[in-house]
Amino acid sequence: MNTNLETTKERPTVKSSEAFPNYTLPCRIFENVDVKNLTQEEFEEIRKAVPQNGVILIKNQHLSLDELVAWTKRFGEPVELADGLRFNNFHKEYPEVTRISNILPSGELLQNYSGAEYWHSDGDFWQAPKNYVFSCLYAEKVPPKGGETGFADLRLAYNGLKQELKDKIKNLRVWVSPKNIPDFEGAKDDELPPDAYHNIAYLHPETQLLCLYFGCTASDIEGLSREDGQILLKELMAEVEKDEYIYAHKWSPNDLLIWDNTSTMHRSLGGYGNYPRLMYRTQAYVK
Ligand SMILES: O=C(O)CCC(=O)C(=O)O
Ligand SMILES: [Fe+2]
Repeated sequence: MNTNLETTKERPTVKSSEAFPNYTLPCRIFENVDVKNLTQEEFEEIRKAVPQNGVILIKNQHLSLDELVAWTKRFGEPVELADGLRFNNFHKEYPEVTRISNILPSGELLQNYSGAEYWHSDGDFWQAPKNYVFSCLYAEKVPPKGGETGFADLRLAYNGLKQELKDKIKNLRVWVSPKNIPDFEGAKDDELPPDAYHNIAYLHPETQLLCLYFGCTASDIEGLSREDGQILLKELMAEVEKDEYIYAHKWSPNDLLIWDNTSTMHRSLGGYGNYPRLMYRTQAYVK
């Protein structure tokens, strides 16, 4: 593992979920803070920690949805997604909030729900710099078993590539078509944003570290056939999915996770069957 990155070393951290003993990336953790009452200095420390660590955990927060939206606005303009891009699962009065849940607002439990069970980066469908998005995920109801969220560090993944693969991707761009994004299957055509293109060897706008950035394996590679693009994306995914690059978060109610979508990929690790799981997600275009 590369040692010259800003990592979580010598900072309060939490280990991956015991259910995933092979995943060994730690996560930076903040305890004894209330995000509703932070000094500007405390906020700046948390704000800086997001791109430095990729993902951070803030324990024991008590937030209404209005407060969650207000918190999100501190990072930048909140993202408002069309209903079809947020699982068709929310009340109209909170355009900034997505329910990450197998429970509909009506209370109906969706059977065998599997939303977000693939590695992806939120906001990959926006052209830079709009794709520099932080996501906040706040847990209300967590299952007794399963339901972890995995995070992979794309800086470690880039640094770990063999030179041959670094050379191969050097001038390649990923081509993200929202119609290919698995979680957008329920979206109407007029809800889908236009396609976006990104350098795969992605220079992070803030840390200036290179990240292995491709959104998800359902994307294409500009200039390659669908088949050749898929082969390369699967090869890159195997590089990202190395145990030591992954943190698996075991949720407790009132956990607030914040992650940087250009230096990490994430996914639901599933395994919660039909236990109810309810979390609220907000996102900001980072300023
Ligand atoms: O359900 C999860 O664990 C992850 C959901 C997700 O991808 C997101 O909130 O952006
Ligand atoms: Fe996501």
